[in-house]
Amino acid sequence: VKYSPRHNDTEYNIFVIYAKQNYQLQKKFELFAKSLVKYTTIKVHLHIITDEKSELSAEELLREQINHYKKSIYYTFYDVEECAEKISDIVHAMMPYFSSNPGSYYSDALFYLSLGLHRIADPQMRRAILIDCDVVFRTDVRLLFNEFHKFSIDNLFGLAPELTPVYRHILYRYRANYVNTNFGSSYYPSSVMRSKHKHKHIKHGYPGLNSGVVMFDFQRIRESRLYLENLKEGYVRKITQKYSFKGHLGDQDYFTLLGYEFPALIYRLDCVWNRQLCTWWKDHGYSDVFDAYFHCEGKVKVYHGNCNTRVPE
Ligand code: UPG
Repeated sequence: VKYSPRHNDTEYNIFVIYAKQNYQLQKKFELFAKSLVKYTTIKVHLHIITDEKSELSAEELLREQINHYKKSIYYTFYDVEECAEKISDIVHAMMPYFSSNPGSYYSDALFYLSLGLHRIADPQMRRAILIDCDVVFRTDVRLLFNEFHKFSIDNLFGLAPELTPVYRHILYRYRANYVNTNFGSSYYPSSVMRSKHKHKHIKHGYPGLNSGVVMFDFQRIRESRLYLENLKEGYVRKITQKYSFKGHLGDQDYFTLLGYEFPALIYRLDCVWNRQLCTWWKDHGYSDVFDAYFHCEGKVKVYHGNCNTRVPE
């Protein structure tokens, strides 16, 4: 289906990347598609960034759910290599700082598509949400789109917090130099976590951001001099030097730094909309503080089974 812009409020675009499929990725996509189709009460337009081989299985898995739940959904496929081409300058600017093995261009490009998604999307498209395919819905995606109404005038993106100490780890040097910083600290301080009493005046930390669910106001992104300038190589170098930052999580590392530097650009989506499940850091040197990072209050609306973690039944 070709993209046809409709009224602002009925523009329900969801992007998902599904490339280099294998059995495990197929299983993830199946759960993602099933949960999305099952709960949705709106006609979403799914934009699937994929390759020739993966496209076949994506369509089959999706059709199965659409037929089963008797819902109508638009979908469009995009070629991942064509998309990568459109953002190659961004990938080259980012790769040295946010990739663990700079060099494998196409596999890397996949992890930076979000930063140039405004170039990949139809110029008429005003907004969209990008979702990792290891995500499972527990509610109607309409409610997630409602979060756009909470954006302030400056917000370009919406992201939920990272729920592990990965940025505490990466910012080790910066935090040693600036001992009072809350960058890389857990949202809820460990002291509060241990206390049985509710604290009224908590100084929250800023753990970083997770890119499993990213909301985009394309119209504002395309017009934001500040954002577009900061995608350029010189700026990326400057910002990474400031934080002595060497990451490995692609776009989400950059979003995290953008959030530190320009907090107004990012709407802070509640953790219930991206309840990550990866506990890798708990067993790798951070068992004492892990729980403070992992804590997320409220009824989970979206699970994110990152680092191949199973989503609870
Ligand atoms: N993807 C593919 N094919 C691949 C690899 C990735 O289509 O071969 C897509 C897919 O949609 C996937 C997404 O890219 O869900 C992200 O990759 P994934 O392997 O799921 O990353 P994880 O290692 O599970 O997650 C880490 C972080 C997570 C963050 C993600 C992307 O834990 O929070 O969102 O990296 O930076």
